Amino acid sequence: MAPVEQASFVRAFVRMAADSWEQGWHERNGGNLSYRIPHAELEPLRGQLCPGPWQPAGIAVPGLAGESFLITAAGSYFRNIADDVAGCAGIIELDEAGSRWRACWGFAGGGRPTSELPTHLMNHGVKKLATGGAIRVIHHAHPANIVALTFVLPLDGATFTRELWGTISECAMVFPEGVGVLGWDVPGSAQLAAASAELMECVDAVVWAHHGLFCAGATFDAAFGLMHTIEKAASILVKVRSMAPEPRQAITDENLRALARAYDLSLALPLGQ
Ligand code: 2HA
Ligand code: ZN
Repeated sequence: MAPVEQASFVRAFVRMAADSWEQGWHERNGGNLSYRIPHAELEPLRGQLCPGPWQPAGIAVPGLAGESFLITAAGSYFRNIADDVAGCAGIIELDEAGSRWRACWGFAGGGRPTSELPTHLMNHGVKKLATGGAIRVIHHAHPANIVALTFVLPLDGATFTRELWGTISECAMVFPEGVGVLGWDVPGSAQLAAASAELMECVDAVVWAHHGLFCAGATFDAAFGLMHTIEKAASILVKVRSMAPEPRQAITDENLRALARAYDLSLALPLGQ
């Protein structure tokens, strides 16, 4: 039986973690990653799973009853995931109420899931419902440019969305539903988890002011690509705003409408006349 580390979803998880580390999004133990594992992908590994005692999740997500996740460990460094996935992450299973978890693999050395477990579970719950189960990856990171923008832009989704769409044509195509934005709150709190999940009903990306970004995707590629695109656009905005408080030109509402017509996008903002 091939070891859990060799399963294709574990290798994809490790690759995404390594790429995210390379991007500079995960200083120290910053950020976390989770994957809702399809039963068919977990089944061949059953013989290697070793369920521990049930632990309270701090929230209840009944829609996730019986689901299993590969998720980063609290305090683990993304920098180390490629060399030690069993120490930096683990597989958990939820009970039939979606309110308790137990470790089934990994968390070597006595670890437990990330402190952001409530937000990961609530986002997975909302996304599973909203997408008929398609969304499986939730990624949280601390990219510098999107965080920098939370110091200078009003903290509302419409403003952030329009600013990001205005940088490069790709943005409106990659996230036509826009992004959500939340003001500062205590990381790991059930309150921040609930507010994020509410926004995730309509968007795949939520900015946390002075903290970071949560992205959701059907695949590791989709989630990584969304984070990458948003942070790239934010880096352009930071450069432009540093060079000139009033840019000479940008992508206009008319440009966005042309893009929407050409690519059949339903852009989430009411664009100007
Ligand atoms: O340390 O990013 O939000 C992990 C985090 C908490
Ligand atoms: Zn964080």
